[in-house]
Amino acid sequence: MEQPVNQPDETPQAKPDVNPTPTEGKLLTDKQIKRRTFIAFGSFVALQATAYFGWRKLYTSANEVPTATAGAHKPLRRALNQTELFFRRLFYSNNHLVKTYPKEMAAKQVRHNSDIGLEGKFDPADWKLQIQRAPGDILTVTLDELKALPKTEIIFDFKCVEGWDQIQHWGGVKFTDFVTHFKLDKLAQMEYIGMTTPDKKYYIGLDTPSAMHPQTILAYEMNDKPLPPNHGAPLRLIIPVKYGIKNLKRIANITFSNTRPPDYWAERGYDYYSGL
Ligand SMILES: Nc1nc2c(c(=O)[nH]1)N[C@H]1C(S)=C(S)[C@@H](COP(=O)(O)O)O[C@H]1N2
Ligand SMILES: [Mo]
Repeated sequence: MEQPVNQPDETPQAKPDVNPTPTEGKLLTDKQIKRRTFIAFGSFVALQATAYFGWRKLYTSANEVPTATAGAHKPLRRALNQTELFFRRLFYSNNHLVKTYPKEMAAKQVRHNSDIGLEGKFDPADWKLQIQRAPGDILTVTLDELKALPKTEIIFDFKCVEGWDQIQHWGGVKFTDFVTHFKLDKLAQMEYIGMTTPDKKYYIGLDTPSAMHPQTILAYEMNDKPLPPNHGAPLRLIIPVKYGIKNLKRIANITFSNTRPPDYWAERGYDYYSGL
């Protein structure tokens, strides 16, 4: 049998390393291996510690409610508030109007949602709108006074955070007309507006620019008829730039402030701003 010429007769033995210099080659001494393992493990521990204490700091940071970002801890909330501000500026700088529809498209069977603050006994004859101008200074407005102001109507797609929407037709007094007529302009320079039901069981806070949006109305009509009780008679808020949760039914009190008024759903984890 012939053998290939270049086939070595025997497998070469690994030559003993006469003078091992492991820093140049691949071989490491035990000592070096230990040191490297130690460094790698140390870095791992340090990373874990950073992650843990970072999380602790976030988790234990103060979390005041109610805010737009209730539920988020302080550093995150700051970021969220910045984002909100950014979109608000963009939104208003474009003079954004919510899309409106022809009257025929408005639902005849208007959807009805939750009734918090509407459950107790209520006599519409006793109803008056109360506006707090200053501590102890309450302006009282009747439904007839509101009806005497120019009527504004809107047909738009009402959106609930629960996932439904419907084209609806509402009529009432534009909030800015109400502010002008009752000389509330100074108060409307404050940042927030709060509204509650007569029993104060449902309450909302609004950023004033959204309340002063040209499509926001204090509504007393639905489909050209007086508001039915379950839709908020005698007066409800219709604020198309917000989700349904901010469209308070049966308004009794209005306040102005530079701090965020309490908000029922923000206290339960929903976005305070709840804009569309
Ligand atoms: N007083 C009061 N207003 C309220 C509510 C409520 O429970 N109580 N629910 C809000 C929500 S979540 C929605 S979607 C709308 C629903 O209005 P509607 O019942 O006229 O459809 O009202 C809003 N205003
Ligand atoms: Mo809703």
